[in-house]
Amino acid sequence: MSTEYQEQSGTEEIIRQFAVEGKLLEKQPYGNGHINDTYLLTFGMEQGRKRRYILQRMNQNVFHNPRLLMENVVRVTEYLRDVIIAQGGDPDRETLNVIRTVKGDSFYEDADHDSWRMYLYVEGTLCLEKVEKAEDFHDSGVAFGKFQKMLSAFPVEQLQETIPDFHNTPVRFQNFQKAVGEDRLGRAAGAEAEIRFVLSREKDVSVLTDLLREGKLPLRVTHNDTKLNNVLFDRETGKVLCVIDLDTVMPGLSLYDFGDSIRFGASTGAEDEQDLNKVRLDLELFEAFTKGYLEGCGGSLTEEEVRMLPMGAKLMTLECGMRFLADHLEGDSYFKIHREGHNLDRARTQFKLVEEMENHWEELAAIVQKCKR
Ligand code: ADP
Ligand code: GN1
Ligand code: MG
Repeated sequence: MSTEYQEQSGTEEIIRQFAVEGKLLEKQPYGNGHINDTYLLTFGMEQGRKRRYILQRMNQNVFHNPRLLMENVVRVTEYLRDVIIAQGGDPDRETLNVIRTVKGDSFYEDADHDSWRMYLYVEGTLCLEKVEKAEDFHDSGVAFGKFQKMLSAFPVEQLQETIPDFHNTPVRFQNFQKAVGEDRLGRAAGAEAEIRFVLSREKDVSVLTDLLREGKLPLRVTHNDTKLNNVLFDRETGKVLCVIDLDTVMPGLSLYDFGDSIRFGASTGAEDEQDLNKVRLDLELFEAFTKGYLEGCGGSLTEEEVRMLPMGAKLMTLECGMRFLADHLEGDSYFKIHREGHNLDRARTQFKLVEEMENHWEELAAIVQKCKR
């Protein structure tokens, strides 16, 4: 039996576990996420109608407990569904919808102990890997701000920490130091300047966690992975329709959501651009997102949160760079790579952006003050 056939029949066995109508016509790899394996499935129904679904193999190396993860996703999506209905929206398109298995479970564990889940595919949407218009980036800010607002009354005790210390930058810094110290693959010599860049910023890493501990920043329910490719735009209206990738919805700081969006979307280059001359912080995009995010949060951010927005951007960018670099040093076991040195390239763009932020610090603060009004 060919590997391809085995793969196909294995997948069909998995797909059969889900309560969907029709006959599977097509299965294709989908999207550019770094974590899960995503497929787009097309089913044929009566009278030539077609229906599409997203099938995902959850990354067990990242999410150790798929049951707890899916409990979170189900709770959050059901909650959002009610909010969207109350606001007169379309709950089948404005949030993710989990497709149950025939046994009524929210995921299926196969014979190899891989865990799979299925979502309704949100039709008529676009997913952007890069900001094409400042207005789109602004709108993604509104969407992430609103997302946080919609979840402001969510019973937080029902949320599991799917990845403990996910945005705990001091813990990420310690892990980074450990990866450098161990240097298991002898790769540190090829990244000396980058390692120094991180180590020289040790005093910065605890700024936000200190403010949280001192009660000066509020803990909220946040998305924690606010890349532009984690929202879907409506093809017809051009507006943001749906926030996706809910695996890391957990208690966190608003600054994490703000910062993570900026590090990805306000860059003039791709996250893995090899020519660092192409990677700059676009201040116009920074402003567009800041305006959108503040608008979406609808005045709910405190003075201190607003003041700290540039710091959120800087720390999320530094943290992400540290994570990429640590993964490079540890053998690329966390983020999917598509070429040798991919995680090192990604780390370099993040550090270039951190430098850009530091060099434009006063301007960033001024933009935030301007947008606040
Ligand atoms: P990862 O954690 O690997 O980033 P995502 O859940 O973000 O996985 O999914 C990867 C990509 O698949 C997204 O960036 C988006 O393009 C697409 N996608 C995921 N879910 C849906 C959905 N329900 N409808 C349409 N596209 C989706
Ligand atoms: C991962 O899953 P995805 O590709 O949307 C990662 C984020 C990083 C991002 C960097 C669960 O996001 O934390 O910021 O890559 N998600 C997880 O591109 O670790
Ligand atoms: Mg994603």
